[in-house]
Amino acid sequence: MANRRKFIRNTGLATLGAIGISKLSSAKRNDFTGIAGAKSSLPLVLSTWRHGLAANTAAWNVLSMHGNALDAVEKGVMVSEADPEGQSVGLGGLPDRDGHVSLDACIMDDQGNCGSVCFLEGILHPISVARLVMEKTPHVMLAGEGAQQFALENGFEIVDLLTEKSRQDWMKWKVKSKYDPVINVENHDTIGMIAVDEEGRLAGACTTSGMAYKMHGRVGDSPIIGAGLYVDGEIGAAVATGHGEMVMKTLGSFLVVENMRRGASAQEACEDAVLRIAKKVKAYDKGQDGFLALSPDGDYGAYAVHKGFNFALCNKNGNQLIDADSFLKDD
Ligand code: SD4
Repeated sequence: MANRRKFIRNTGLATLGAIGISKLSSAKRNDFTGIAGAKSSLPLVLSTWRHGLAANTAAWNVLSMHGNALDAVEKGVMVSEADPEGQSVGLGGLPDRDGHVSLDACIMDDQGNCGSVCFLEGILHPISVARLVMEKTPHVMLAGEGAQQFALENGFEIVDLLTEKSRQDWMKWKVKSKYDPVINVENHDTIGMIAVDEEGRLAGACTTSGMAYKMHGRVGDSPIIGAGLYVDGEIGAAVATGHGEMVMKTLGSFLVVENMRRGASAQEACEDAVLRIAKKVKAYDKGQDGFLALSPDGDYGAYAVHKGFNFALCNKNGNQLIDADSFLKDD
């Protein structure tokens, strides 16, 4: 508790009044009893947005059979990657402005091992390629053609990820060609998943086709360790979704975990990372970002810039969609 008080004193949470932002979260800054923040039994898996429900089910199949968190998060997000209906992850993802679907993904375990791929085309399960980068190479991140070559050498096949629906949507977008990210619509739905298994081991995974109609070659926060995802097995795991540039500018997931290291609860840690965005990123209110956080003993939290961010939580009591609290109330 002393630690938590010290954390609040030493961080942006204490200086909230000084930053001149008028629309503040109504959450009381000294009790943090936000709806999202609470403690759960182990095992537990959290993932971003509604598509997290199906992903959680796959992860839970692993966790409930005494499996480990790393396998759970990989299996979990593979569901979203293979779903042609989801237009923000893997198969069916909306392309860049030139019509190419390019994928970003990363994975991290409780020992600090991590792997990542970015600007990867034509591979159904980038998360599994990221895991192989982690397990089979001396590197953390492979990009573009090199990542694809590595995937092919390891038995992955080239798949056309651009579905007819996404192609049609892109054709329609091309009529105006105005790159204008919209808050909380289908172009902002990365699947980020963090889990803790029954032995208290944390892991996380994050995979996306990135912002719809992005510039060719653009890479977002999702494959960047520390931005889209970070795990410290002794402290906590955090994952981000939303406008990647804002998360990259503040190294959001790392910040969440470092806040927890200094004594913040998972909920406080997420709130402070959103506050950092509000404080440091110009026009932050034009974008949406959300964070999820989890400690090895099941303390979890969620927070977003705008209203509308939700996440799926699965534990022995079931799998449910929960609305996260937000910094801006949007009313
Ligand atoms: C990106 N963060 O590429 C990703 C997009 C996303 O939820 O999260 N959507 O910027």
